Amino acid sequence: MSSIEIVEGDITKLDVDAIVNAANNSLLGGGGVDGAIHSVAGPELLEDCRNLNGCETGEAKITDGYNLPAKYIIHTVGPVWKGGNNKEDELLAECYKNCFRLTEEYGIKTIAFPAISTGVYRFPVDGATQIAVQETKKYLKEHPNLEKVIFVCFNDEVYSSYKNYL
Ligand code: AR6
Repeated sequence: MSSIEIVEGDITKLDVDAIVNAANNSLLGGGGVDGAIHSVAGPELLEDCRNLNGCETGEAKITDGYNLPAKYIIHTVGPVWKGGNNKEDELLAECYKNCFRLTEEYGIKTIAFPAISTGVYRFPVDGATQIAVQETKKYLKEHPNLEKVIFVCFNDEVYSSYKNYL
């Protein structure tokens, strides 16, 4: 049986097969969770990312975890919130789908997600956590070999919102 957990704290500390990075189209680092991941993983991550030629919004690319406890980092680019009529929901759902696709390809059994797009990209928290939960439940129903999905909450608003949907 797969499990879904919500935890409060810093995603870079988690000892899981893969953590997800809420990156930007360049994949060359930034602020928020992206900055935290690059700073803990170390400079080799940036070198690796330079060879990935960026990432489209909604897509996902994978690298080694370098100095992180996690074995892999899955970099995905969430949509910037522009009011809700610019395919934001669809693109955010694509992020989760594409991250899950990579778990299958790489034999990843445990994965942790930050609340993609809810920081710098201003996606409303309730909408974003609802999409995360829906896509995760949908995926786990068909792929019980993925053992654990963790939603990492960096603030109370995100934590209560996940709690509400789970
Ligand atoms: N662990 C877990 N969650 C975190 C951490 C952390 N260490 N740090 C922040 N969060 P954001 P976005 C939460 O802004 O909205 C970057 O500059 C944060 O509280 O990191 O997708 C990229 O390069 C929020 O709930 O990502 C892009 O340019 C969530 O992670 C842009 O920001 C996402 O916030 C992407 O914006």
